[in-house]
Amino acid sequence: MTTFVDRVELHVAAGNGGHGCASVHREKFKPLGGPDGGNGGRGGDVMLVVDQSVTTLLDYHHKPHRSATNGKPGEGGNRSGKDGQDLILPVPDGTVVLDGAGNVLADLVGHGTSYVAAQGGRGGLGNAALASARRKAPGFALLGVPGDLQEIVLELKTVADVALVGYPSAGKSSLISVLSAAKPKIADYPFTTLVPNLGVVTAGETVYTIADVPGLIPGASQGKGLGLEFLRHVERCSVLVHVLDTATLESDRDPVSDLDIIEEELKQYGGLGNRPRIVVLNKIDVPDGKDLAEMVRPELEARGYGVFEVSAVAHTGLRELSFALADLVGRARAAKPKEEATRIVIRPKAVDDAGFTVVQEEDGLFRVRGEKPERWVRQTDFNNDEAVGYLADRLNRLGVEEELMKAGARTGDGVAIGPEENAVVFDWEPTVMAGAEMLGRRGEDHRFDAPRPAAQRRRDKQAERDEAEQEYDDFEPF
Ligand SMILES: Nc1nc2c(ncn2[C@@H]2O[C@H](COP(=O)(O)OP(=O)(O)OP(=O)(O)O)[C@@H](O)[C@H]2O)c(=O)[nH]1
Ligand SMILES: [Mg+2]
Repeated sequence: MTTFVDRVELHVAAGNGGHGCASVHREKFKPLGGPDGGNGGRGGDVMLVVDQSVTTLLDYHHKPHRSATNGKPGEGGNRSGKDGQDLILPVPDGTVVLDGAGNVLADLVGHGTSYVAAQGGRGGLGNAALASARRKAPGFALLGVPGDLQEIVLELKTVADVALVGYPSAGKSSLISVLSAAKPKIADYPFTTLVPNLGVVTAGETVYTIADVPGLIPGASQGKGLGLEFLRHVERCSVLVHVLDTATLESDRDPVSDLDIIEEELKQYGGLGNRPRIVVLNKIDVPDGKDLAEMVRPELEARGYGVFEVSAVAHTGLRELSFALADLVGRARAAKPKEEATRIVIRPKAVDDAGFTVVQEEDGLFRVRGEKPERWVRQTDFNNDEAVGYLADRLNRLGVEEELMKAGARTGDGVAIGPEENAVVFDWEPTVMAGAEMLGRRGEDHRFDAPRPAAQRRRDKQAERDEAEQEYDDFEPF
């Protein structure tokens, strides 16, 4: 099949978050001065931004893989890693973003409107940020989270006011060429036009855009001819023009049955029923054409269409047509709600942030799904026991252990956190039941704690609560 550059598949990779740093401050005569590992930088986002100077998706056709840069790791001396750079991908006005399954993710209209196609991973906290009143010297840091990888499809929907539809060779491109300064290809064989042409028309005070659509034939909705794929360009147009050929040499066609067939195909496509339509009877410079036009006009008018007899070749009837279109476009614009403010940033919908689910699968495995637990797993350096313990504490505080117990999990059962293709699986050892809470939390050693006065105990308790809350809020201190 022919490749059309108004539809491209794009693979985007956001930057990974930089790892946090675990480091201990060192100074002459003061060898253990406390944790000073800095946070990792955030990975860069991949953003699509409408840029009116861009008119095609050609660039992405040539280079379909794009990535933003990674965040830098944190360093000792409380130095944070630099954030990765966002990658800005300019796209034409009217670009629609879809996922692989064809669901619309965003509809980008208006200069500056942007969409975060892949979100950079957050940087890992360094051990300085992980330190708290109760965990004074964490010997670990969090890993940076890998950036999103997304496969998206970009489609360009022409943002024209008027769309010309009709059979191949009806003269749609010819009309654009005489109504505007556009110079589309015109020829006497069908399917000359393979992608829509766009022209700008000035009629009095009104300036509007007009686009044609590659010719439609009976069965286009089943993929005959070039199919209906191009009608997506028409979806945004406010006025439809049927261009009917009054001088076709095909004996089984006439303007009225052509109109019926095109209308049937539009109906199959759907969603265009409410657009105002007018009829253009083209090629009246041909004597038989003029006669045929006169003959069908009453029938078309009886159906409620405004009818215009024109000749794209002899330039007849063009002025009336362009002013009539300007009038319809003007009305459509007035009826439209005010243009939404531009520069909207659309972020992919956040997954249910606070929640998680526990499900026992057929093979007995307990699977935990949820944005937080899955991210926490990615942030964990499994070679570091303290880091693993910290993960267990976080999961515990979120209530994962409790839910596992409710779901019937027992010591030694397999638990997977994450999706099937990318989960961390481990044998469950419930820390609650083992009395881990009584023993104290990671990075703490009660043996060093002198008995605390009541006020101190209250302060510590508060600090502990604050810390927990901070983690719940998923704070990002950078
Ligand atoms: N005599 C006459 N011929 C015309 C007129 N308008 C277009 N034509 C001819 O009809 C043929 C097809 O014109 P196009 O403008 O390419 O038709 P189209 O509707 O864009 O066709 P597709 O792109 O194939 O769908 C060309 O040979 C044109 O010269 C007209 O008003 N009078
Ligand atoms: Mg054409």
